[in-house]
Amino acid sequence: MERTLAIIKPDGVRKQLIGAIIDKIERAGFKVVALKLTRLTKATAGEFYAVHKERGFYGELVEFMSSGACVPMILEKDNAVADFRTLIGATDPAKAADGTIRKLYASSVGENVIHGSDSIENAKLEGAFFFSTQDVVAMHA
Ligand code: IDP
Ligand code: MG
Repeated sequence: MERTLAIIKPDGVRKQLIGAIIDKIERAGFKVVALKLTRLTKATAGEFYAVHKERGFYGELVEFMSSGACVPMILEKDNAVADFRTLIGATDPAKAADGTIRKLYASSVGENVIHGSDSIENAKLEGAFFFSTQDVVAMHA
């Protein structure tokens, strides 16, 4: 069973969309195997998005991701990484397909309510960024 790392970003938490977003995720067949509410510092947000360090939006991204609480989750499903990217939609909500989480709830390319890992390798790294092995509950018969 494959896993991916999702984060309900600070805009999603501020808009009180935690429940609505998790409902979409569960209805799409993903099982939540780890979850918490936390707040990134600028340093930890910068580390999480280090791959984008040279991009023009990096400073804005770090500010935004450390601007409030977020909800990281590890999700489990067959083909979890690719299927979750499909469920969240394009980075820019204006370009996201109908019914996707970003199309439904996001307001801009920066504040786009949800993160999803882009590869199996990154899913493992990003999962370990937020959770220890003890936090991950492999159950769900
Ligand atoms: P992704 O989240 O769809 O994988 P990435 O290109 O990896 O998109 O960018 C990471 C995050 O950086 C985006 O989700 C978004 O929050 C932010 N971001 C990406 N492009 C822009 C931009 O042009 N302006 C502002 N923020 C951006
Ligand atoms: Mg990405």
